[in-house]
Order: sequence, then structure tokens, then C-alpha cells
Amino acid sequence: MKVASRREMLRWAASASFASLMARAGWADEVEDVPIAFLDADKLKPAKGGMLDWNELKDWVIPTKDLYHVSHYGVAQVKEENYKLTIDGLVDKPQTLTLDQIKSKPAQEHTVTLECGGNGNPGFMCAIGNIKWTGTPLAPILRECGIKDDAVEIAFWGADSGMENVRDNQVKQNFSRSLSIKNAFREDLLLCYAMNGKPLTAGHGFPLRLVVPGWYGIAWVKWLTRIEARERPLMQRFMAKDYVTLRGQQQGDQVVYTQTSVGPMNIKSMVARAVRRKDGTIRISGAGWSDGTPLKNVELKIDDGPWISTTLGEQQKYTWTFWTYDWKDAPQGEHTLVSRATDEKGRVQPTADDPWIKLKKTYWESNQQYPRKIKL
Ligand SMILES: Nc1nc2c(c(=O)[nH]1)N[C@H]1C(S)=C(S)[C@@H](COP(=O)(O)O)O[C@H]1N2
Ligand SMILES: [Mo]
Repeated sequence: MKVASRREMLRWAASASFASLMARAGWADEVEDVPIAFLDADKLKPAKGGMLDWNELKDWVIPTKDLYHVSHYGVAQVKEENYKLTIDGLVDKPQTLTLDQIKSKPAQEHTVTLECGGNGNPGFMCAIGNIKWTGTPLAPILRECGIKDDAVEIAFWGADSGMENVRDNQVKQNFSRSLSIKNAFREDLLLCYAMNGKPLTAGHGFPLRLVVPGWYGIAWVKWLTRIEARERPLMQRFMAKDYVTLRGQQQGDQVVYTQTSVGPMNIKSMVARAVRRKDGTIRISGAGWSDGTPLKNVELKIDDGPWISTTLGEQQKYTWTFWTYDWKDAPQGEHTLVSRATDEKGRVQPTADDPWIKLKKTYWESNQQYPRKIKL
């Protein structure tokens, strides 16, 4: 077994599985915690597996088999032998790299939470997971290629493609997303070839995908085959048509509607589990996350009670943070539990009837509080 770092130990000690391991090992008085079923457990249970089951969330890093998939043009089948990554466009020195050449560059491993911009809508609440990603940083490669001064953005192209209709023209387009020069040069973006210590699966983008910590999944281009420095912004489907947030904001007596491309993640949290401990306490746990801004707190509201602070596990940038609350003398019967995260910039997770959510017309970026029901 690998020796855990102090920070891993701290995080582990704050997690629910630590308590049950302690119990099993006979280190503590408690015997196994008894899980309590939520009345809405079925709604949050993935229909066919292959997705996060909130009710079972115990481990900070989830297994690859529990990570959701979103593939708009189906799963691209890329053979390693034929694989090449091209870096071209407005660059001084275009490059073509094989997978071995990419893997021979300095490797980094980052645990990062991946969330679909559509996560948080009825029937699609499980499109999130925290995974250990391995790859090489993008920025040094961009620097080697020499991005010309007139480039305004970097586009990332996938091997997958489909027919798109643009003002009555049917054309075949590859999946693509772009980032501003500033964002593309962030030191923590990865050209990623492994997840949880194993090569990417076909569904998750084998052999190479982009990892953009703190951004919704749409920016994490899978089956990445081309990186292009561009003079004009890309406006295709996944930048400017489909993954667009149409949001109304009150300005005086008018509602002004804006359309923005789905980008950084919004502050959010979820109630995941509840267990009855040996002393009768109900331990409620869940996760909170953001765009990389530290969480100030996650609060919990029980029925019509006040917001109460929960205990946060150790925070790590760009990952979800686990939280727990021990509810003593919980009365029998049905109860509603809802959590609310606040970050260090003062952003608060809104309720479903907050204008931030109410006046949002498209499905994306739904970060409203999610009440759950339990029966004791
Ligand atoms: N090439 C390509 N990359 C893609 C997509 C896609 O359809 N094609 N879907 C995006 C979306 S919307 C999300 S949420 C994530 C999902 O990543 P996963 O399938 O590995 O969970 O991949 C993103 N990258
Ligand atoms: Mo997505």
C-alpha cells in the first residue's frame, strides 16, 4: 500500500468511510453506521449505472466505472497506432506529436472534479465525479510552438464528428471548443492520457483529452486530435449555439437577456448520504464545489429550521469538498434536508426560485439548491 500524505490522511479522516473503517477495525466504540434511505433515492439513482450514485458516495475519488459519459457524436474509436496530435494555425512552429511523444513529456497528476454543464436538472443529477487525471501540461507545448501575436484563441478539435445545419447548409463538423489565449495558457490545463492510473477508456476520450480544471465538462474535449491557434473566435455548435446559457437579469424595470457560452463552474452542493451512528446521531454528508474558489462554508437546513454550519473536510483546489453534520436527537418522521454552499468571493448557491435560476431559460449551469427527503 502506498503511504498516504498528511493531507490525504486529513481528508480521509474527515470522510465517512474513515468512520466505518475505524469501526470495522475495532478502533472505536462505534459499530457499522446504518445507512438511511432517502425517500427520493430512486430519482437520484442512475438508471443504468455508469454514473454517480449520490446515495452511495463515500470515496472522495470515485471509480472510473461510476463516471457519467456525454458524447454528442457517439464514441470515437481512435487507434493508438494511427493517433497524432497536430498543433497548427497561428504558430511559428507547427508540431505533430504521437502518443508516446506526449507521454514522454513531464507528467502531472491532478485530482479534479468533472461536472457536465447539464448536471442539476431533473433526471440528470449524477453527471459529476472526482477523478485523478494524468497528463502533461498544455502551456509548455503552446510556448514551444510559439503562438503568434494576432491569435485571439486556441481551438481544440475532437476526432468525433456529425452533420450540423447552419442556415440551411448541412455540413459535417468535428466536435470543437475554444479557450481564450489567457485561459489556454493556465499552467494547470492538462493533455490527459490516464484516469485513476489507467489509460483513458474509449468513452472518456482515449487516447487524449483536455482537462480544464474549474470549467464545465463541455470544455474538456475528448479524442483530441488538433489544437489550433486562431485569429477569429469559433462560433460553432458547442461554443455558441447548443451549450449557451440564456439568462435574464433585472435591470431597473426591464429584464435583460444575455447568451453566454457555458464556461466556469458555478458554486454548488448536494446532500448525499445519511447514516445512523451507534449513539443514535444521524450523520448527514455531502459534497460542495465551485470554479476553484475556496468554499467558505456549506450550510444545512433541516425542515424549516435555520441554516446550520457543517464541518468541511480538507479543501483542494478544483475538487469537490466533502462535508458532514451530526444531527443529535433527530425526531422520527419525514424531514427535508437541503444544503447551500458559499465561496470566499461571497457567491451563494441560489434557491430554485432565485431570479438567477428562475430567469435562466436554457438547461445549462443549473446550480440551485436541491432539497432531499428522508424518513427516520
Ligand atoms: N470530443 C468530444 N469531447 C467532449 C464531448 C463530446 O461530445 N465530444 N462532450 C463534452 C461534454 S458535454 C462533457 S460533460 C464531457 C463529458 O466527459 P465524459 O464523457 O468523459 O464524462 O466531455 C466533453 N468533451
Ligand atoms: Mo456536458
